Amino acid sequence: MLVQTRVDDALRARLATDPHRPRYHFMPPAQWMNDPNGLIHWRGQYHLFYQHNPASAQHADMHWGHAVSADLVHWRHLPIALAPTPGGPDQDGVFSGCAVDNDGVPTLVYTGVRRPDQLVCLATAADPTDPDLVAWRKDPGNPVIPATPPGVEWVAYRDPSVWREADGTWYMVHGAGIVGQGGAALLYRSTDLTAWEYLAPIRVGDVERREPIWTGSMWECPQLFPLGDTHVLLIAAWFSDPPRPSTHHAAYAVGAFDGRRFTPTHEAILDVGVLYAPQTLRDDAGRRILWGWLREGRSEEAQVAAGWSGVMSLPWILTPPTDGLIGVAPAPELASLRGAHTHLADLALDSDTPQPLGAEGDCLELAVEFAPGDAAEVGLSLRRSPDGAEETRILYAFASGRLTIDRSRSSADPSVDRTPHAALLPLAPAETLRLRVFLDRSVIEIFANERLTLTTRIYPTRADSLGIGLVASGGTALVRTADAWQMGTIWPDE
Ligand code: DQQ
Repeated sequence: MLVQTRVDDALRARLATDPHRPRYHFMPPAQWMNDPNGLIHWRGQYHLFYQHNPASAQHADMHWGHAVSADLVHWRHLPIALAPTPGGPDQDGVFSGCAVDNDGVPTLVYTGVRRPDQLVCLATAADPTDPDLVAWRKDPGNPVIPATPPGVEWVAYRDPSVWREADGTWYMVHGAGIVGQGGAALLYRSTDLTAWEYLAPIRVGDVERREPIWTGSMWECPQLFPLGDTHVLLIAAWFSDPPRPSTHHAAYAVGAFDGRRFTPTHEAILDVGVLYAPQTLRDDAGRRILWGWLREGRSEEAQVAAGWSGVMSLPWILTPPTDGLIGVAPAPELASLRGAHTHLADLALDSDTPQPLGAEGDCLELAVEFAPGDAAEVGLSLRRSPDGAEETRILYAFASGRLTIDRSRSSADPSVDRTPHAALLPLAPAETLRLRVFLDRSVIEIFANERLTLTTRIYPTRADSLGIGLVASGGTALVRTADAWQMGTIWPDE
């Protein structure tokens, strides 16, 4: 059965002129997308699978969409890789999972949903010699893990992540939450990917704990991987505790893994904005590359009416932690999208009124370095209308070390999310503030000093909300350098 994303000529025309639809972030042809799945660098191509509802821009009837890239920047859509099988163990949805190389046979390990069960299933590449890996065959033995471990009351149980150790043994960490305790990453072992032995949790969180970070009642999409001489446990912390609404964030711990238990030394939120359910791959060059789902900030009705929902983050390169914080930077390949360039240097700023940067637009990369001065706050103004009625500000307070995105005036549409995001970025004495900002219509991704990220979504209503400027308040600041590049599209046929 060939399933295709629902997109007719009328919707295609609407998407092409939609002012909120990003141009250099990955998205499906139309309709719904959430988590990245099955990331693998296979025979020179990056394969990105993703949670996809091909029929509507709502989280329902989950499939795995599929795309490939040879350069990490430009993407080519491929047919949907996995669809629910009526009457099968994934009849109600093909939820998140991973991809592994089983001695030359690419294999997907995913969550099959047959309500109320969510259990581990396998699919193998029907033709491992096809570089695009278009066709997939589900294992007749699905689900290969037919039940949750006994004797425990689970909040939820889903999302396998598999790797192979040097002795050939397969290991899996699996997402879960234990009632009354917290999120958990469960360890399994197998010699053949089909028969799995449950070992124990590598780590269990504490639903009551709030410091240093809160890790919720269920860990979705856990992944354990080495980074330098340490290990990283990446989780999507999920919390649903009526009457509080469910909340989410992506977090990680760095620490030691002895083959059975993970012992953290540091914990941090990966992104204080809208990124969720991240997954990483190790590419042929040995780089650890991460993508995450950038959630929308508008109503379900607005998403359905738009005919699309969900954006993939840019590829982030992770590097070994310093003082417990993972290094994070955009993939250098993204520089190939850079077009017209403006450059300023040694600019003294002393005004809260944005000083133009010499570039404007809604698809830009910005790189600004601020030297610490006596200004209380410095930052950038984005998507500003000429009268200042619409504007988004990225602000940094040197005294508190707080980096904020102020979305209170991002949009004149009162129905979109305009709450701020903020995170602490303490700077060493004499350390400059270095912001790399990727603006792509409704998407903002900020990389601060190669160790903090902040992603968000904005929905300006005005076609002239294109102004970009620099601000300083409560004193003077020195901008060492400010660069702006217009960014091109990642779609070869646009
Ligand atoms: N999304 C998937 C689940 C996962 C969640 C379903 C995280 O497998 O737990 O679309 O966003």
